[in-house]
Amino acid sequence: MSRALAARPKVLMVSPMPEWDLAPMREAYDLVELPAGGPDDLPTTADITALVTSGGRGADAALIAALPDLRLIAVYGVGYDKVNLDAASRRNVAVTNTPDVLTADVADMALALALALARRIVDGDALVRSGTWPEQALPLTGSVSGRRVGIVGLGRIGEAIGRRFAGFDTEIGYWNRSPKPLSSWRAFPTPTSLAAWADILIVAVAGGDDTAGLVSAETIAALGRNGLLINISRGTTVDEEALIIALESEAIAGAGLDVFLNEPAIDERFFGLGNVVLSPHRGSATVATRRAMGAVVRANLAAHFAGEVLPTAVLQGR
Ligand code: 8YV
Repeated sequence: MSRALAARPKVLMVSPMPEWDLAPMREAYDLVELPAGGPDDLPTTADITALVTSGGRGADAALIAALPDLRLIAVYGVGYDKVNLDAASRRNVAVTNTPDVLTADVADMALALALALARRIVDGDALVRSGTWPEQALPLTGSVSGRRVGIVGLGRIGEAIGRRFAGFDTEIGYWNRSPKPLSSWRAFPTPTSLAAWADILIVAVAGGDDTAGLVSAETIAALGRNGLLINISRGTTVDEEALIIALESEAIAGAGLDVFLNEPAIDERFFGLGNVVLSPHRGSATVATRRAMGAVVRANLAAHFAGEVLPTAVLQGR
């Protein structure tokens, strides 16, 4: 092994990345995979100055504490709710994410779920495959076009969702924590008042403690018997117990979900429901977007090791 190779900085891979990212990363860094048993099973934690993790896995206080030389947490995703920012900040560890590059695909997923749910695309597919089309017809469905669409959280992704639904001649309303004076869409004071107005409620807020259970039992009830709920944010943002009860009792018409509590081992009650479309957290899962997300992670690593400004820091280290 050459001297230059031996001196490559160590980067801990907490979550997998595609080979198209790993290949160039191996050239520059000594990539260390996090063992299934956690950091205690590493031969040494010394000299691990950066880690790469997914939005779903993040980095908790225990992992940060186990890595004494850690200076950077690079999240391969826009959501950093699973990173313990307090622990990172106390240790002056920087945190980066991958904003913007996944906005379009995640917004597309919200639209796809709404269409699939409202028009019963999945049921139609099952009926055709079963060979029973000559014998039976599906019931008529509701529409997406012309409906009232309420967006909970008008950040980058929420705005992109609104732009897409505007093309379906919908009326658009939103709730956002801070005012959005430039928006021409109708603002509502609470998620529940938005749900009471909307036919389709789309959850696009960031995850984390601040938004846990934001779409509450009351909000779900306000959506009403004809209402559809779409969630492309995090499972934590919706009171999932209340949602399952509302779906079971048909207190709302249905839900299109890309995110859940306890992914991937989600609540099995979802499997028996006929009024849901379930997607295994695929919002950003396109080749183009994952390539772009990987490039952002690698740009942050490169900037960090070159002592340059981090392109997409959510927390500056020192
Ligand atoms: C991915 C996501 O699931 O960006 C996010 O916050 O939830 C998704 O893009 C994930 O982070 C990819 O590893």
